[in-house]
Amino acid sequence: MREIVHIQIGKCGNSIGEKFWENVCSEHGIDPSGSFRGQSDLQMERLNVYFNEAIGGRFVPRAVLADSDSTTIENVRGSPFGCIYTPENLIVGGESCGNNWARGHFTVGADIFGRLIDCVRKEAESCDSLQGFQIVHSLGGGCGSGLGCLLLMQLRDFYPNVINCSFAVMPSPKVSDVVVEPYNATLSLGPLTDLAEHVFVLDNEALYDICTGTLRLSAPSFLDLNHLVSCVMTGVTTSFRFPGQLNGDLRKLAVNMVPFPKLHFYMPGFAPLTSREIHPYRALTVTDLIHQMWSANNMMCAADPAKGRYLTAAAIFRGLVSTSEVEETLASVQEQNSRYFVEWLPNNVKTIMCDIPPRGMKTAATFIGNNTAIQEVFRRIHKQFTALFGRKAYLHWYTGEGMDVNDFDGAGENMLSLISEFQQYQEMPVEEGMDYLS
Ligand SMILES: Nc1nc2c(ncn2[C@@H]2O[C@H](COP(=O)(O)OP(=O)(O)OP(=O)(O)O)[C@@H](O)[C@H]2O)c(=O)[nH]1
Ligand SMILES: [Mg+2]
Repeated sequence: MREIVHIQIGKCGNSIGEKFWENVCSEHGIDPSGSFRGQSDLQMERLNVYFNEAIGGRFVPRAVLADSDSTTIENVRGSPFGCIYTPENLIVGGESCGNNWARGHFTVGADIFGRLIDCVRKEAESCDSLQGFQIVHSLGGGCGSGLGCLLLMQLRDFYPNVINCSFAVMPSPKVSDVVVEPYNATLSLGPLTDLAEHVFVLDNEALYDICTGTLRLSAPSFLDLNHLVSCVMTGVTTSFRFPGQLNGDLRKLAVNMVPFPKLHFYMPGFAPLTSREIHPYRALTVTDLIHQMWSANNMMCAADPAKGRYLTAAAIFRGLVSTSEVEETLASVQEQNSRYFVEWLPNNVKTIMCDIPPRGMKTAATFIGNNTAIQEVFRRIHKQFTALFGRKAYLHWYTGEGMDVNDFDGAGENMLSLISEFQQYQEMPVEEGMDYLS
């Protein structure tokens, strides 16, 4: 079996991770005590990707939960599925990192790092054939970002051939008013560029806009935002959890999605968009699903895909939908919108079908786009970073924890170079006389 070790860090990481596990347990028929109550073999067949089987046939998430302060993990422990986790894998420290990447990376977070890495290695060593690590965290705070990057560094050292995947929540002033978040996000981006193979960018700015716009929620809470995140996370992991050939593991997904090593930051999308309370009362047609799925309004990144070009994309259809109808409709959408796809990568959209729909829905589609327009998100953060760094504002909080001003220069430059790499491929001209489709 090809196992994944899941690690959730910080307040946001743990809140999102809690919802992810609730969904995964429900889709695979695992009850809060870890017993299998499912009805189909499909639910059981690849359970080992995310679960360890304990004595007595109990299924236990292969998850490690860490936070430098205890509040969120206490909440997870008290939640409906709180008893399903291995108690030794819940790692808490004594104080928060105070929204400071340096505290997460060098001081407060580093204090719990020894316990965290021991736990992660123990899980990894007990796997038959580990395929990768999946880290869930925000980039705007101190712990998920700073400690998350420290973990990525160590994992690359210990397991150079294993895939690292990050579900990263990008900060937005629409959701949080902590001023130093652009610093923390910028400092995280270098390690995510160099040490991760996949980064699913979950942008709070877009999540907030979806809640207030499409879902018409007047004052969305984190629970509302996280409902969207959990739809995406269960969607993109569908092909790892259920039998099927295409994109069946993290490495296969990487081979299909990542044409150039650094360009592995994805815009995820989902259709139909639902709120926590309201689910669609009818199944959407294939055409509806596909049109919504490609729409900028359904993307979890505040970036318009029509301003960039798709390098690659993957679509995951769930529920009873006709494969031939999906193929035909997708082909015609692609043909009509061919200018939005780089022509030098033929067959760059992959489709995955899974009969089992997500909880509470009849059909759904999840979208993973590797689109050069994601640079808009990085440009936004870089602009906010420059406004602060140009005045050296708040830097003393970081230098006080052992960082150097040069680290900030370097992080800003890394971000600019990532932006320009996306731009370069966006503009790459088609070579005369080449027939890319034959
Ligand atoms: N979508 C979403 N974003 C969150 C959630 N909680 C916090 N955030 C965002 O995450 C950033 C703050 O990071 P946290 O995860 O709270 O920080 P942390 O990793 O616990 O680090 P410290 O608290 O500094 O120790 C901000 O950008 C918040 O808007 C959540 O439940 N959902
Ligand atoms: Mg916190």
